[in-house]
Amino acid sequence: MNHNKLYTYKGGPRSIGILAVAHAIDFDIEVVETNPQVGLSEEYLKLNKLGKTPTFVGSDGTVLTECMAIALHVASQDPESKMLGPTHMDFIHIVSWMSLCNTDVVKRMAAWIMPLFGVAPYSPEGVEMAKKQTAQVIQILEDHLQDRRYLVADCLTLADPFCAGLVSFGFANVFDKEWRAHFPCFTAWYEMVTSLAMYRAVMPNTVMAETALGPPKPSMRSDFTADD
Ligand SMILES: N[C@@H](CCC(=O)N[C@@H](CS)C(=O)NCC(=O)O)C(=O)O
Repeated sequence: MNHNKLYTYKGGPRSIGILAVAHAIDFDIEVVETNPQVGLSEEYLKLNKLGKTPTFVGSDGTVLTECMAIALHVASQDPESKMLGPTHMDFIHIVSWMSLCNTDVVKRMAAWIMPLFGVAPYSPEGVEMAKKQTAQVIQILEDHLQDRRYLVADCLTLADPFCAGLVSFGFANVFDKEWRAHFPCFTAWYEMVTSLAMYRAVMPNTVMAETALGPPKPSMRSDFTADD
């Protein structure tokens, strides 16, 4: 019998929400360890022509790339679940938060973090600019969460684990104690989501940076440019 499969790597921020929601609705997915940084097979490149992760292959042969589409497809497998929101407009807001986090938030965080990892060209000005741009977009979430526990409606939806997964590499690397003090509602929301059983089933330990990553050592720098 064919299984549903998700090609991704351990802790991949774009896969955490997909796997958390699959766990919540009891939808079986086998994780196939696939890491573009390590190398990809010819077979995988036929499934995902850009050589990115995640990719979903359903037991019925459905192939999906793009983490948002995969997450929406998986969440819709249980028609009784409220993961896609109680109303149609809630559903639209879920997609809106997912898109903001998967594009602007991830891009800005990556522009801050990748140079510090030494996998994108480093300049102090570039990192400072990316840090400011990250704060600007996270402020949108902070303001929204001032008087809310969840991103959409009054209940947990796909938007929460999906967006928390995306920002996990920010919290682990640069959203340190001092930074978090400026975003208390966003941080409290992240702590709430990452402590949920569905999230813990995928990521048992949540790493919160004590101090942000510093500049890379000269030997770590390279010309590789991540495109997100
Ligand atoms: N548009 C894709 C982007 C996927 C993506 O960039 N995934 C990252 C891992 S989180 C990746 O595969 N990076 C490797 C690369 O860009 O070569 C999506 O939303 O799923």
